[in-house]
Amino acid sequence: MTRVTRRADTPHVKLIVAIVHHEDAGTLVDALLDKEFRATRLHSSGGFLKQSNATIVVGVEDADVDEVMGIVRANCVSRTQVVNPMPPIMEPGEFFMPYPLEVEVGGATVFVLPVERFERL
Ligand code: 2BA
Repeated sequence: MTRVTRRADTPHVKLIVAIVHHEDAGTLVDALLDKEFRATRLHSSGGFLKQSNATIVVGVEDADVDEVMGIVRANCVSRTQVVNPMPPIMEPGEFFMPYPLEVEVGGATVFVLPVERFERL
């Protein structure tokens, strides 16, 4: 069964863009494929932590958005990551003790976008 079969003139398709932890990306893509959703995995990195994450792109019919969101929720867990702050520019004789900071990284950051046109050529 192919989930997205509409022609270009049908407006009922959404693009789900999910930014997830790179450790969750493989199982998420496998779970999507198990349910016959087509997905693309892009290598990305967070602007704040500057660590690698993954962006999963899924084109689906409107009726399937909630199912895909459920699959994302079931396969992505939030984590605490440690960040070492950049040392400030120091004057001679000054001392800086870099304390690591803990940051909570969500299970997934998800955007659902309307698709104006969808075609598989
Ligand atoms: P990063 O930008 O590396 O952010 C990682 C985590 O650091 C964030 O987790 C958040 O807890 C924290 N953080 C981010 N910016 C911050 C700031 N200005 N001040 C304090 N803490 C900050 P999440 O919110 O779960 O985001 C995870 C990843 O999702 C982000 O990685 C980024 O790649 C993406 N993301 C999150 N919100 C986004 C948005 N509005 N637009 C585009 N990408 C977004």
